[in-house]
Order: sequence, then C-alpha cells, then structure tokens
Amino acid sequence: MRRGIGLLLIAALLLAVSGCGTDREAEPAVPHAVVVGFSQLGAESSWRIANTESMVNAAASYGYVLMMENANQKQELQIKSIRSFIASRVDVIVFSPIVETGWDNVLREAQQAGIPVILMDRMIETSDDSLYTAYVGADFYAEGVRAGEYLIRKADALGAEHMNIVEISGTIDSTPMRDRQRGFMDAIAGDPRFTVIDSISGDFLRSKGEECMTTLLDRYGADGIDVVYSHNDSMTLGALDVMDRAGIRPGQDIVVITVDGEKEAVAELKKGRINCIVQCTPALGGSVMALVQGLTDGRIVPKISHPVEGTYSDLDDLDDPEMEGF
Ligand code: GZL
Repeated sequence: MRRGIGLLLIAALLLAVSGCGTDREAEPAVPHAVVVGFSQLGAESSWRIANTESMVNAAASYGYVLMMENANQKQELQIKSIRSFIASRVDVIVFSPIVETGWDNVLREAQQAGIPVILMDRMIETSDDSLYTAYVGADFYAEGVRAGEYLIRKADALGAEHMNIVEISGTIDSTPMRDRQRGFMDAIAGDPRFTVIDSISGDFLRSKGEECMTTLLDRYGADGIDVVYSHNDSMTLGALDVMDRAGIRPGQDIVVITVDGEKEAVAELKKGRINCIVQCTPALGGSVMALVQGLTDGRIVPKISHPVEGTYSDLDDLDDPEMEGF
C-alpha cells in the first residue's frame, strides 16, 4: 500500500516539475529590466558632474536600472562597489578607473561571475585585456598633441624666440594625466623654442590648481613663465584667480592652454583670458548605454570607442556656434 502512495507522489512530483500537469501554456519569461552597476570616481570637476548626468540620463532613456555609487576619489571604494555589483548579479558593470593600476583582481572576479565590464572615460593598465569588454572615452594622447600643436601655432603667431612652459597636471597615474602629458611633450619635442621648466599635479581640482599656480609663481616669478598648460578647466580657473591677484593678465602676459571645455572656461576664452581649450566631452552616457544594449542583445561590441573632439582657440573663430561648452 505504502509503495503505491510513494509511486503516486513521485509521479505527481515529476508532472509538476515537467509542467505537464498544468493546463496553462508555459508563461513566457518576462524580460527583466537591465541592471547596470556604475562606479563613478568622484565629483572633482564640472566635467565629472556633467559626465555623471550623461550616464544617468542615458540609462533612463534606455529604461535601464542604474545602480550608481560614487567613490569620492578613492580607488578602494571603487573596488568595493564593483564587488557589491558582482554580489548583486548586475547585468553589466561600468566604471571610470581613477588610476590605471590595481584592477586585475576585482575584474577577474567579475569575469568569473560572467559579468561584462565596460571602462568609461579612463583606461586601466593590465596584461590581460580580456578583463574588460569595451572602453568608451577620449583619446587623451591626441588631446595632448592638439595642445602642443596649438602652442606651435601660437609661438609662430607671436614670433616668439623662446617660451618657458609650466604644466599643471591631473591626477597622478590617471590616463588623462599620463597621455595629455605624453601627447603634449611629443608634439613640441625638438622645437628649440620650448622648455618645460616644471610640472606639478593639481589632481583635477580647482583649489589645487590655485595652489600649483601660487607655487609656480613663487618659484619662477611672472617673468619666468610664458605658458601654462593645465590638464583641466577646473585647475585652470583656479590658476586664473591667482594670476589676477598677482596683477598678471592671463592670455596676454602668460599663454593659457587648458582641456575640457566647460562653459566658464569658454567664457574666459571669449574674453581673451584663456588662449586655447582642447575639447574633452563628458557626454559618454549614450555611447556606454548603446554598448550595454549590444551586450544584452548578445552582439559583439567594439573594444575601443573614442568620441569626436575639437579644439577652440584665439587663433580660430571665437563665434563658432560649436564652441558652447558644457
Ligand atoms: C577626462 C576626465 C578628466 C577631466 C577632468 O576624461 O577623466 O577628469 O578632464 C576630470 O575635468 O576631473
């Protein structure tokens, strides 16, 4: 008797598992909303704030759930966020690595969890580029070259025999700092008119840009500096404040070259207080979410994507409508 009941129970269980016992058609799997884990490195500049806005707006336009965590300039918090995204089993991880090194272990964990990683804005240094699926961001080396090429044009226009250059660089070991410096140095290499006399990091912060300019003027005096090459507008705007207080006319007494293209810097360019802005667009969200769409559709996506960027300067048309800033 008991054997019969046992067999009945097994049969019922098999029917339930197979679904044959139900009279409804199998419910179609309801596609879940795509969940994107996004680690933003901080809020250090107008560029970063505009970049975050671009990511939030793009995710909303795609109907994606964006789990965003801000690391406040700390790599260890980015690593912690990536681990929490893995634990939450998000569909895709996106992050802007504050520096290039130290990511292999956590990205290997993401890879083992089968979660694709998109690098947004900055690159990583690794011997295993399978650890990330795609990179969306500027060609920072080309940005540095454009800054150097402008300076050559400016020296020609001024008939300058020699120019002492000081550099206010971005976050040490970040991709934009490394490559904006390398591109600029390569562009002016071999031209005897130029000497880079110093380089100090302002960490992309306006307050540190002020500190750097103060230090550089203390070291060399206004007469000892002909050009300031600054890796972002936030630091440049801080440097302008210091020059004003020192009675220096930025853009006239000292040539000012900057990178990004935020509205406040464009306004200074139009007033002749900045000579050149190398554009670096923060609007990367649309490209990132298009890659997410490709990945969730099972398509192959490009490994490297660069936005198209320009250069605004006092040697070009300052009324160019393209030159509005962000
Ligand atoms: C560049 C970005 C840099 C900007 C700065 O893509 O990483 O970081 O140039 C920002 O303004 O802080």
